Amino acid sequence: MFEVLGMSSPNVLKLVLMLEECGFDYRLRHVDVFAGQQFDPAFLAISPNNKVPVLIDQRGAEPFAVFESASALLYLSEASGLMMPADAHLRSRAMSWLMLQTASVGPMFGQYVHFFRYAPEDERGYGLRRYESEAVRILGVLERRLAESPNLAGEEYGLADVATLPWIRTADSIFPLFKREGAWNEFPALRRWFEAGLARPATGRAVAALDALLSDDVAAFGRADSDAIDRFCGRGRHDHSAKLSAATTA
Ligand SMILES: N[C@@H](CCC(=O)N[C@@H](CS)C(=O)NCC(=O)O)C(=O)O
Repeated sequence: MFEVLGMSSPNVLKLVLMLEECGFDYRLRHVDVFAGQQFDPAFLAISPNNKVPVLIDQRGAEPFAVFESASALLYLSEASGLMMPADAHLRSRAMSWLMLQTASVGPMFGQYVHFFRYAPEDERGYGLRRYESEAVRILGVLERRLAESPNLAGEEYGLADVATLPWIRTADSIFPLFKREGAWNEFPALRRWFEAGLARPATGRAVAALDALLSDDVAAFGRADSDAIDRFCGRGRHDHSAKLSAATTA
């Protein structure tokens, strides 16, 4: 049995997709990031970067926790022997696309979400344009790859696809850039891959399971006051750089 600590976000969906693809038993436990539960000492002990998801392997005598979603995907791949090619070159190719997801897709798309959803209206402009530009550039990288290959690492659907699909799902459902008429027409190969990924039975089960956390997130967001949102965004009295300058001028 595995446990996933998380919320209804794309990084959490990665793990649920992988658990479903591998056929592992698992349960989901909600973490209220708007109430700051990711900063609790007990949570930081298993996730030092105060982020969800965390994967907990309950199969041994002692539970074993894995933080960082790509690391958890690799853990599950090793535990199952699935979703990564054995051939060294194919495996390296899969790693490259997995790393591209963790280094570029997630962080750039995530910052884009931050600016259109949380940035104050009068401070939004430059950041929004910067991350929208990056998001479109990265979508183009994925488009070019998927125009020449059925899946990111090659013929087989695998870890890099599982890592990337949740962010394309988020892009499709909430990115302002995809609200523009005909935006998807720019990415036909990406769209073909995305629709094929969504049609997988494991994806259907994973999305249904993750939806169980959506109502918890909506309720958590509804309870959050402006100070709680500031803590979530690391601004206002929760601005980490302000703490640094207070320490250095003392
Ligand atoms: N690189 C991390 C990113 C995880 C991440 O950004 N998690 C978000 C939710 S999707 C989170 O925990 N946010 C709470 C916070 O930043 O305090 C991973 O892939 O696991």
